[in-house]
Amino acid sequence: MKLPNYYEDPNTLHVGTCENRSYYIPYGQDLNSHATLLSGDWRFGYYPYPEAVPADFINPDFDDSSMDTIPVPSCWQCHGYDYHQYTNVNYPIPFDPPYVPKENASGAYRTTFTLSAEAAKQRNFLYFEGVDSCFYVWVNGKFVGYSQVSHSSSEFEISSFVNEGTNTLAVLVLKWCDGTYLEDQDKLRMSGIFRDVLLLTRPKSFVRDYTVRTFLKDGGAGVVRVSVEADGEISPVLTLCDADKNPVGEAVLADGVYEFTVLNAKLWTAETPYLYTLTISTADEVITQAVGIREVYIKDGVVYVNGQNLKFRGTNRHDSDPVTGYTISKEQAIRDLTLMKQFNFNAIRTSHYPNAPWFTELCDRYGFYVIAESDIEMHGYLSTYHSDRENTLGLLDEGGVFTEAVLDRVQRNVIRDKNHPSVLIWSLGNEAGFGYAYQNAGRWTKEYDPTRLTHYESSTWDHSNRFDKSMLDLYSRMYATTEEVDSYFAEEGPKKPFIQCEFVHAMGNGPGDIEDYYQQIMKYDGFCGGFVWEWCDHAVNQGIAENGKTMYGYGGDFGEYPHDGNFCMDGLVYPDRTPHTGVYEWKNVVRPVRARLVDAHKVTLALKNMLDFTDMADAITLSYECKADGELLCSGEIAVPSTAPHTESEVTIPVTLPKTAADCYLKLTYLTKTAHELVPAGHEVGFDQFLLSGSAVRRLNTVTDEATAPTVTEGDRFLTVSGEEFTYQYDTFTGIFSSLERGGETISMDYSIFRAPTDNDRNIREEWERANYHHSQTRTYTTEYAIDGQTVQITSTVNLCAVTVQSIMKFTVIWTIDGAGTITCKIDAKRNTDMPYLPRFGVELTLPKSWQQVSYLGYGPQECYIDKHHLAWFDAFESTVEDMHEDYIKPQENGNHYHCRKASVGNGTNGVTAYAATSFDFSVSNYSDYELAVKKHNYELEESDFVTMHLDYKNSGVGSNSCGPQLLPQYQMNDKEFEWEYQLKF
Ligand code: IPT
Repeated sequence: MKLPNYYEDPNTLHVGTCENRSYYIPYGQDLNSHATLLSGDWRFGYYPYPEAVPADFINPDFDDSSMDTIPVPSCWQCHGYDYHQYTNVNYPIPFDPPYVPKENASGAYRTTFTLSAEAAKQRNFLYFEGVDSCFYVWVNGKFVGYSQVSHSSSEFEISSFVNEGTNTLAVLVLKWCDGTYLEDQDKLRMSGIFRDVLLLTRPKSFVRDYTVRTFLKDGGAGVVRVSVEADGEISPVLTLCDADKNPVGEAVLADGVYEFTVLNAKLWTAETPYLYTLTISTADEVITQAVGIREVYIKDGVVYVNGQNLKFRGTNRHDSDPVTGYTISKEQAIRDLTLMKQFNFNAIRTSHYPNAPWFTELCDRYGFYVIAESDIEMHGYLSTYHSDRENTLGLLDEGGVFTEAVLDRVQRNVIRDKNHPSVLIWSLGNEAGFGYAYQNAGRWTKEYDPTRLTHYESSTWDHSNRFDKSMLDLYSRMYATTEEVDSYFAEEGPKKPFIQCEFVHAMGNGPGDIEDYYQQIMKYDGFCGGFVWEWCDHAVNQGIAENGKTMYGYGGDFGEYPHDGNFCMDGLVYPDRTPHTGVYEWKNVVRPVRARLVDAHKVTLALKNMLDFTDMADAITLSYECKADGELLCSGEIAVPSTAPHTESEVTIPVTLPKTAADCYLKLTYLTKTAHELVPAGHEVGFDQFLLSGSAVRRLNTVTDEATAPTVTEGDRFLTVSGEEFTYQYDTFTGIFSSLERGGETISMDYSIFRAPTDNDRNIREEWERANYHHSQTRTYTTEYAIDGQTVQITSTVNLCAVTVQSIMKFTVIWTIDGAGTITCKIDAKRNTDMPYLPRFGVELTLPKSWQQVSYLGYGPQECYIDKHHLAWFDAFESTVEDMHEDYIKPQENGNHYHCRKASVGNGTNGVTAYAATSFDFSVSNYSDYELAVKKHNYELEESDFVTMHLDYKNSGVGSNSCGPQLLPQYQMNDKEFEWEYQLKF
């Protein structure tokens, strides 16, 4: 069919649409909804381009019986049409704004609805909540209008198009339009009517729109101001009721604005999401609106909500599901919100577009602060040939092509969601540079709604400060390093509050920098918090593999070009919302209570209430446990003293410490005291742990009293060390035991510096590969041995090296073997600091496959690293090799345990136990590091026929360098010189 070419015309954004309004559902005075949901199975035809669509599909008499059906709402790629594509920055189409490919996939939709004689005489509207990317609408064969902006609502009045009885609605959706250039968000690219479609039947005159604003007065009163905009003649009656449905105050009308004064107002916060109900009643309709009384403002560079300076502990959230794509039900959204609450989030950025129109309603109800973001992202121009951040943007923005479109998108976001207390901040969009269009849209936003804060990260891209940014309230950055944060605050002079709209990139194994950033957030009043990138992994559920695992597809799995591989899987939860270990790390870092050990002898602690509005005693119950090397000494509950937000109080725990060298740890666990709609009472919100006593260095006993020294036989290369029950082969070329044989089972050992790169290793990995760390080897310069009383001692000087490159590390290793076969290893090393930091340094043991039982004394039970261990605590744990594996969809290094004193792997009869003089990192796996490094999907992993055990002097941290800064030096295996001692008992 031939269409008016609105879809390549940036001056024609909408045709026949109603003016923007806030999202609400009107009801009749009989309380019947005036909205009918048209969603359901619609007729559907998929065509390669609009010209191929039969022109008469819009007509009521078109025979659609041979068309397919598709559910509305849905994305057509999720129903077998077209193909999936994942790209982050790169535009999936040639860069030729405002033009899009001629082959522009087109979805023709048809459905019918019926109207009673009464309804047909009323005013009727179609309300589309979201269509990607643009669409044309016909009712009963007549053209009604056109719209775009995928994640915003489009409303059409169809009163003059409808009749009593059956009416035919036809919609043609195009995959691309000029708006595609503004919707270059980092996501799987999908199309179709992906949100609900409503039919609204309304009286001749009605409330077209209304705006609610709230203010606080000294003395605890809240003011609710409502302005009402009518279509036709109405005499609205406004009432405001509290949560118990009791009216509070009378509406006073002055200058066209209704004002309620609520004495002793209960204020809305994310912790206390108290809602009043506003009712706007006209002769034929009732509209209700939840109202939260609250105020947000900035004073001296600090963000305040209701007079309290608070922090956003946030995450970026997309509407995304591995089965339903962009189509998200309330149940799915509530599942996300439930997890977010349970994992201590208080804020959400709707990256990078408005979420479903009822989403902020849920945030009002459950208590989340929202950065509501406009549907804009244009960073694809950065991938054009010869682009640069500041100037290429001119093509899209300064040149004026999209000036109108940017304003339109910002207005659609602001006006739709303006009545929600949860929305504290308007975001103009994401990564689209800063030019006239943004200056313009920013000014409009601040003028339209001075009661909220404004945000737009890309304003910082205008380095030469050519544009006015005074309308932006926050200084927003993404992935700023801790150093950059420090220097921002070190600068003299007044400054805007600092916010990280994206940080701690949660891709794969990580993030490892949450605590470091949180320390800064706590340190600087002007640092109002951050939003983790991002909430969930995006992937496509491609069915179940033979081994029972779900086959999640990511970029490149659909044969598409271009694509960005697994960069879409950078969430805190797996696509099915199973939490990643990283979200446990987040949860405990931002725990609502932080304890400080004041006196280790008296066991006195200061508890700081990290909540912003709730007394600690009202929110938290506290239990404690004291253990010596994992053995319980005592446990109990402690009454939580009344503690105002942001203040401390002291408690003393009744612990009597034993006189032992064992590590005595005290663990405090914080539980919710009362139930929240999404969080039961007794839910663990975090813990603290303190070492009360113990000795940092443990003596490793090398001699068993009765045993006699082993014997040594020299071969041309190997030293054979034998005792009554064992035969060990020491390789004098490599400086380590090539085999350890006892009881009919053999294990082998090697030095190890390699790990299966994590997603966060993606940059340093190139250095590691250049340094040939994945081909490292050892050679000895000298080896000597001696029999000394009851032990054999072998000493080697060793070069750790790799082909082509210079020495990586040199060390002296002393092995002591006693009559029972216990091996003690002492290493004294110097690393070549010309070489990059190491993934790890330690030994790798190859164990019999039947050794599947694991126990360890160290940090667990979840995987943990030097920079990601706040989710874990020190204890004695038992597990299995299988359970120690964290099954990342894109396999990588996983399952480490930080700061272990001891670790055993065995089968109940035989096994090995490692002891540390100080500590080691420990992991064990049924997969080899090589397997984890090369396989692209978890369902392709094949177990090896042995068990791989790692004992490391140090395994480098994980950080968040997949998009965030480099791993901080203190978490790198970068030691210049070090000593390490451990022992193996069999
Ligand atoms: C930045 C984007 O805002 C976000 O959408 C996502 O792509 C994220 O980071 C990376 O996962 S883009 C990046 C080039 C800074």
